Amino acid sequence: MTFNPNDHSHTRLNLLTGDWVLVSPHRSKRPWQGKVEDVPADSRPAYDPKCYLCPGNERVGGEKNPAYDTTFVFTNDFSALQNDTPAGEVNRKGLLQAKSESGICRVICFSPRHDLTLPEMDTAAIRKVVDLWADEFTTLGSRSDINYVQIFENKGEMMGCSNPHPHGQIWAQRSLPLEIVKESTQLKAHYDKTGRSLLTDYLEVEQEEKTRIVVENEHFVALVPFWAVWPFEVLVISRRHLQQITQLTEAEKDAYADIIRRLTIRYDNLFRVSFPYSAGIHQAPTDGNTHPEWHLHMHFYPPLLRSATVKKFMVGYEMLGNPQRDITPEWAAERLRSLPEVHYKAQKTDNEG
Ligand code: H2U
Ligand code: ZN
Repeated sequence: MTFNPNDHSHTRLNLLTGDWVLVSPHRSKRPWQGKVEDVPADSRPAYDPKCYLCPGNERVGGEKNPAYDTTFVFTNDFSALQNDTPAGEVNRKGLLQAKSESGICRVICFSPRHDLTLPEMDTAAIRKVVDLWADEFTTLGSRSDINYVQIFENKGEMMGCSNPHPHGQIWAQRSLPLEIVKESTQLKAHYDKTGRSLLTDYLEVEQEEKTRIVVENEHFVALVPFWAVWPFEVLVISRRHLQQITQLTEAEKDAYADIIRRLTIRYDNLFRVSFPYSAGIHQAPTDGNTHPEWHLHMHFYPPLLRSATVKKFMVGYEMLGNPQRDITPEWAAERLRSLPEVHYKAQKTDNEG
């Protein structure tokens, strides 16, 4: 018997972190149990007088939001990181170690409309979000006490999101977060060895194989990475080797908005539900160095597995050994690729003809 990764259990290397994932493809030979459930229709109003993110409303701290009509950003009233934290550390015999951490947390409203999400916004409106991400990155990243700027979105109640109003967050801090440390190490090792970007080379192989690509445009490719852990995990990679969002050209920023829209519409269409996820942009540290090894990309980590309510659990072997998946990344990519690019809420029903 010869090893066939489409049938036999195997582990796959995550190029970006150096971690491994166990893939058990034979377990997904069971018929596809995915289903569209009758979840209560989303009937949010365009404006909610009780929402702390809607225009003109008061936030918990007592501040009032302006009557914004595109995007709006403010400093988180309950910031996890504060910029006046004094420097200092604890070290007891090398066994108890702690370091003070400082930073700034921001909240970004993607739209004044309480009832929208990124896939329901048009490309021009998403482009405004991209512009705001770039502006915030510039302002926060230029501070001497900020060495990394993490832009992210936590979407859906399932992900612990506290408010359905479309919004994301930014945590900017003095030290590098763990995932960035891991990715920096991997990207640098490849760059030092080859003089090339790890993700440029990876993308080349993905374009030869094609099986994991979900959607692409002139400047970005969205694919289910070979080493994906979450069932419908996606990695968005810029075709051009660049380090930070501020280096994107106007055309690239438009393309970035376009790929986000087309990917998230597919996500919503998969189970005909507002698809929860945590997503975030990974880019070079803002520590004053050039970081030629870095390559801008965005991760989407959605928890859903089989339906609008059945999610993947990261428990048992995954907590104690390493992550595992049944459905293959190739299969997940094919599912997402085959979905329409018109949002299900905008699709005509049979009755409507
Ligand atoms: P999440 O929905 O992902 O939890 O993000 C909402 C953030 O908004 C959260 O970090 C902040 C919370 O601290 N927030 C304010 O800054 N002001 C408020 O009035 C309520 C919530
Ligand atoms: Zn709102």
